[in-house]
Amino acid sequence: MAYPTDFIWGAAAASFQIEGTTPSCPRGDSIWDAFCDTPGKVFQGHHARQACMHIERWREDVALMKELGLDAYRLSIAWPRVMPDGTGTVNEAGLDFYSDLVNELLASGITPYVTLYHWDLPLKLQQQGGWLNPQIVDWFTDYTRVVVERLSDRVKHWITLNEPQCFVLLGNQTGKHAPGLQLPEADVLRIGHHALLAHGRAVQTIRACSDQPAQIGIAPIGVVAIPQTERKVDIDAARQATFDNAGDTLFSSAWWLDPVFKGRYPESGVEPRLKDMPPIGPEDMAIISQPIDFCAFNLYEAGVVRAGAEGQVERLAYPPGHPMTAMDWPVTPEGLYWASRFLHERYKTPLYITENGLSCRDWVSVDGKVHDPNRIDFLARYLGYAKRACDEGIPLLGYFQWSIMDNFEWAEGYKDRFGLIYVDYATGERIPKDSYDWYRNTIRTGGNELPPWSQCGFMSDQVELEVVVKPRKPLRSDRDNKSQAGASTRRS
Ligand code: IFM
Repeated sequence: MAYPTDFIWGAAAASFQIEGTTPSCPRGDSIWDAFCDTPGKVFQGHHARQACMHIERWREDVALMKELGLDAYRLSIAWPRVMPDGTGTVNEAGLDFYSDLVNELLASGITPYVTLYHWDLPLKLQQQGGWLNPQIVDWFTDYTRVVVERLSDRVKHWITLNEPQCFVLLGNQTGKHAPGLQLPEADVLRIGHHALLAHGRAVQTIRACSDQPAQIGIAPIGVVAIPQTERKVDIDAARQATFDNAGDTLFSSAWWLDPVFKGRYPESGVEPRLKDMPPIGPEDMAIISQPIDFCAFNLYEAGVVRAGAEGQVERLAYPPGHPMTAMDWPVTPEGLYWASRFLHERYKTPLYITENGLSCRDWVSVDGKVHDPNRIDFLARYLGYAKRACDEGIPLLGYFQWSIMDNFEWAEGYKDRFGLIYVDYATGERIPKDSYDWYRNTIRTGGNELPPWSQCGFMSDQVELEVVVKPRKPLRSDRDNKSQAGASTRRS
């Protein structure tokens, strides 16, 4: 079978990671500027003041996207470039930048998919409590309105929040990301609730202010478990693990998506956290569960599970030597299929993969080129499993490779490279990598030259895997809802 002919072939990037700043188009400070300025927070003190200087080189970058043959480019808007203080004064030069970028994309035949929040919260708002302050819902609504009023005559596709798990939990619970806080769980849950409310209000605002019927989604990190075999009991165990909420982290897909698609927090997550749950206003869940048009997810890695002798979920370790990325994430192409399948089963909505890619330590070879065979293999394998999802009738509408170019990888600084295009951070020079040519050919041939998915995986039920996590004690809610137990261990 082939990919659907209207499948969207895309690539993605985010404002803070590529733009940099310039006197002609300044931005207010964000929490990430402050984090970079704090010694010890970012690898070797790297900063994104300059990043890829996309703010100056965006025409060249769009030309490279056009040459690549992209159907769509996923960008994010820097809130502090549009509203330097987060509220009030609008920086027209900032809005002009995004407006010009959108025009250039459209003139190049590339559809813009716009993310409203990809982690660069205006610092002035953090100084007033940031996501912990309930007023953030109004601040985000005002910012959304400003952006939508300016761009929605040309932009149809919107993503409200990127990876709420990461900015809420890494930023405010583990402190590994900006603003670097380690708050008690009650505060973290409150922050998460405000983020979901901000999502819901943004949906309402886009619907009310858009110049054209909009397509709206949210993009959590796809937390998913892969079944060790395709026996029904293992698939059931993986489904349970994917939506588990009772473990000690809130990374679970269900914690963030059940409120959006079902209008309630999952009982299995609420029950062990009753004393810490935030106050939930009478209208809150209706606001959060405004109908949206698609569920996006960003998929990099996955855990693997099987059913134990009593049918309980057993989480397994990958065998020694299992492929790993430069950031030490296991390479798990099967996860892309299982995430698509489980998310569609549970939420019955069209899907996009809004991020997927490989971190490497690429460099320029003596021949002046950048050879990245591992990235080509990684993408081929994951895309093979995306095709399996399409073949089985799962409405997977498109795929956005992360990332169009190397960029500032948050707390890892510039150490790890995800790009199809190599960036020389000293000169700004762009060098398309081998994977750029490969992806161009993949797009041109509609994915028809990809290997069959049956050759793309790494899992095998022949390998004896070690059980790494004992099943947890059952909760009362387990009786009603069989969707429990632990999934990916990433970043937690
Ligand atoms: O670079 C990030 C991106 O900003 C959010 N998703 C994961 C990527 C790789 O870590």
